[in-house]
Amino acid sequence: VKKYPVVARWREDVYLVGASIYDFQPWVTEGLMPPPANPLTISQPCIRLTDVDSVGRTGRHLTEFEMMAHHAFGKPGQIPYWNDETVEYCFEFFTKDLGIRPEKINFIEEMWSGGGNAGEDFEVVVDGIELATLVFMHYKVAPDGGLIPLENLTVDTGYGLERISWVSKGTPTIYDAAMGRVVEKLRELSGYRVADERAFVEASKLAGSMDVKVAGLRKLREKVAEALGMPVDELERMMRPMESIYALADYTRALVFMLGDGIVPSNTGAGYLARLLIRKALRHRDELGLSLRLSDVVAMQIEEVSKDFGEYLDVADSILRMVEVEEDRFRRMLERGRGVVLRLVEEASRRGAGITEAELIQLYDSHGLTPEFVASLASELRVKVEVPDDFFSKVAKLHERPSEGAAADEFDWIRRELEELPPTRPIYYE
Ligand code: A5A
Repeated sequence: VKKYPVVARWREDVYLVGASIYDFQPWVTEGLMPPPANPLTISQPCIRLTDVDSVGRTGRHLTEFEMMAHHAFGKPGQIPYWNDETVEYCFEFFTKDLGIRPEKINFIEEMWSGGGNAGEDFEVVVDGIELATLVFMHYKVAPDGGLIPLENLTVDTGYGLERISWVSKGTPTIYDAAMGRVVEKLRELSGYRVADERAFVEASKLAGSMDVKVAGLRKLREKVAEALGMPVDELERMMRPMESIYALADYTRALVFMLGDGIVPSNTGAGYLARLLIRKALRHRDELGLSLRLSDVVAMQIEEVSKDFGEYLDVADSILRMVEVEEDRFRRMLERGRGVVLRLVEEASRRGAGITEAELIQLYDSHGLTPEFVASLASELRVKVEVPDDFFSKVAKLHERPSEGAAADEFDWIRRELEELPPTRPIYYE
């Protein structure tokens, strides 16, 4: 079946499609609606902002990626096919179709949970990289996190297209494999040269097998530096510009899908997430000292993405216009934000303390000021600001789903007006 938009308009619990199975939850997986085909295959663009701080640093995480999948939906008392067949299809695909040697493939038992369902799974790992996940879904996840058995069994597979392409091409990172042309162009424009290509490739490979969210960026760097016998600072100088290039390419690609599927940057909901990506992208552009507009990079990505998805060419103008407006707005806001930050920093310095994580989140949420911006102003006044490595993953997590608090505030004025009115009298009985 055809791909669905990355904006999950048919769901109330999340804004963005984070896995191909999201297309069919909860209506099809709970048996309320028939599937469009059964079994079916799909290649679904997915957005995972919870991986956003790993992007560019681990070499294997994209914000937007293509999840290829086959799904089969059972009815109570009837299973379509289950783990034996699913593993067989997978093994055949990787060994026969792609020619991967059988002894390189490991099936690791795990548990997957997402979009309100869960089940045992096999992670399919080749050369240390997880290429696919085969989930046997038969639970509903309760609000308290408990698992409720479902009568409808669902086969939920996910094959990472870009990961497979990366492993078969053998490029240093997934970005070189999936968006090599844009990465190359940005590398040229920024004038960045890797001093030691061999060390760079080694470092990329090592980082590719680690996790920023688990280890933290500092730990990841230390481990890679130790393995290469290189001082951490030198590694940092070598990797940082390239990481910014990867992140800039990745975020702008995700923006093509998000804005192209109808998200308008704003302060709430999915619009907030788009704005977050735009601002992070702008910071990477500035770090690279690139003198082009963000919309120029987005335009490069539209050209690439539209080779597979021509529909984004039709909305290219509005995508680019939104990015331009956002860039201008952000610049004006930073000018105003200077004063706010300076006052806070002075206060912190009088207290003899730093700026807290809660204050950083507050500055970002209500003034749109990124922690890097705050840190650079603070360092002028010799106040130290610790920016958590996973700052934006935390912020994205806070905004992943509609919060009850937000809805309550939005309708507060109605509640106040109603308070002044007499109670409703159901006159239809009379
Ligand atoms: N619903 C299940 C199948 C699921 O979503 N599983 S998963 O989370 O493991 O993702 C399936 C596959 O998508 C992974 O095995 C991996 O190959 C790919 N993938 C996941 N997150 C990714 C990311 N941030 N960047 C690139 N590929 C990713």
